[in-house]
Amino acid sequence: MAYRLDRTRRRPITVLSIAASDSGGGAGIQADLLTLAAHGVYGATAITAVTAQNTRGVFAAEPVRPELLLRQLETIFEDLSPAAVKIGALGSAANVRTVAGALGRWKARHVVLDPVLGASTGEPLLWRGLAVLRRELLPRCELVTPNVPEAEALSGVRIRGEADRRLAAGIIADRGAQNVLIKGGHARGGVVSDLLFDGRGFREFRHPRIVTRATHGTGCTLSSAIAANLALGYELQEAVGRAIRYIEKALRRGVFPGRGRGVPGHF
Ligand code: PXL
Repeated sequence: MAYRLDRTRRRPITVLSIAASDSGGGAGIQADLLTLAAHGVYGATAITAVTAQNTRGVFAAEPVRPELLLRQLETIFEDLSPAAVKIGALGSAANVRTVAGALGRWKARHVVLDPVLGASTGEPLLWRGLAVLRRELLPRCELVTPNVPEAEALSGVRIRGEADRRLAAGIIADRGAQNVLIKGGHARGGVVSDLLFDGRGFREFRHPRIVTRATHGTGCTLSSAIAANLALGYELQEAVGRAIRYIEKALRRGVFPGRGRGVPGHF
């Protein structure tokens, strides 16, 4: 597929992914680049942490020093003008602060935050950074895309039903995120409901659950697909709808590169 061009600049439309490396290739930076490429969008990357993992689990993880993260961000922003930014796992409180500062200094556009606290297997991917993330990063985000456990951590609300979910979305928006998408994939049932709150009203995206073991990297893929669609010029609701359709398709053609869980198939 050819890159989509920004006609005024005559350069490929670019998204910056600020996330951690998954050596197994299924989540994090690696999922982001595949998703961006599948959208015809060029991807630049700032790596926040490095993990040693495969399809069976995370065996080691270490954040990158904030000085090195900052150098990556500065060198990207001074040259590449990303049309959107996707943020995934950040590693450390210092890295959260570094990213928040850089986004403000470079007036980053269309910031989408997947507030990754840990891998789905439970290993932490953010060490002691939750309070800083809430205070300094949320206000810089056009959209934040928590799953239910992450929405609970961000809002302090225990989510047991629809009323709790709406309350949590409202609290996260009050803390500064312009839009909040609470993903329903972790709940049970044959239909998945993702709830979008734009600070005024709610919109539900309902879609059939695709039963598969190819779920490693779905959050990274969804948030990257939203960032790609915003970079391509779609309005937020349209970008979210298109990204949900993208992840559905990728789950249907999931791939199993190892002996453990599978990952979304991007091509
Ligand atoms: O899906 C959360 C996530 C984000 N980033 C990296 C990961 C994972 C989950 O394993 O490995 C690098």
